[in-house]
Amino acid sequence: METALAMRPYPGQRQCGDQAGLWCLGEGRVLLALADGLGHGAAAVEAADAAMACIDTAPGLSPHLLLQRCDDALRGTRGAALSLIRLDLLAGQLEHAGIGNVSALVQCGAVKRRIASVPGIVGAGLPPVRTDALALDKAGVLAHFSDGIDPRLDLTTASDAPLAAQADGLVARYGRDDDDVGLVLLRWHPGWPADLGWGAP
Ligand SMILES: [Mn+2]
Repeated sequence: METALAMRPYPGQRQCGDQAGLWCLGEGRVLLALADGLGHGAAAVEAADAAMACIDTAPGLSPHLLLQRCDDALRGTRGAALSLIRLDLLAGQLEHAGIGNVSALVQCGAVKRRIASVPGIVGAGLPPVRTDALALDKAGVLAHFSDGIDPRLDLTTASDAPLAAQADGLVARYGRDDDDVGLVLLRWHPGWPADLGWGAP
C-alpha cells in the first residue's frame, strides 16, 4: 500500500482549510479522513483541525460514529465537510460515510466507482448519515478529495509513476484556483496485505 497527499491553500492564504488524516488501525485496517473547513483561511483551518483532533481520540470507531462525534466537536466552529473511509485490507472491503462536498473515486482495473457524500455541514447538526460499502479488488487506486478538485478527474493515467508525482499532477490538472485543494491517493497492489506483514494468521 502506498499513499500520497497533495494540498494547496486558497490563493493568498498560508494555510490550507482542507486537512487529511490516515490512521493505521492494525490487522490491515486503515482509516482515511478528509475535511474541508467551510470557506477558507484561519476559521476553515480551525474547523478542519477540530475534525482531525476529534477523530484522533478514537480512530477505530465506525465512520458513522466518528461523524456524530465530529458533529459535536465542531459546534462553535464554522463547520466542515468531512468524508471518512475505512479500508479493511484483509477482508477486501471499503466502508464510507461522509457529509458535504468531499468525495472519493475508486478504480480497480476497469471498474470505476464514485463515492459521494450526503449534503450537509458537520458541526451544524447531521442529516441522516448513509454508509456505503464496496468490495475491493486485489489492486487499485483510491482518490479522496475535496470540492477543490474537479470530480471528473481521471485516474486511468495514474499507473506507474510515483504516487506523490501523480498526486501533484492531478492537483495541477484538476485543482480549482478559487478554493482550498486537498487530495489523497492510496494505491494497493496484488499480494497485499501480506507484503506489509499483515497476512492472516
Ligand atoms: Mn472546498
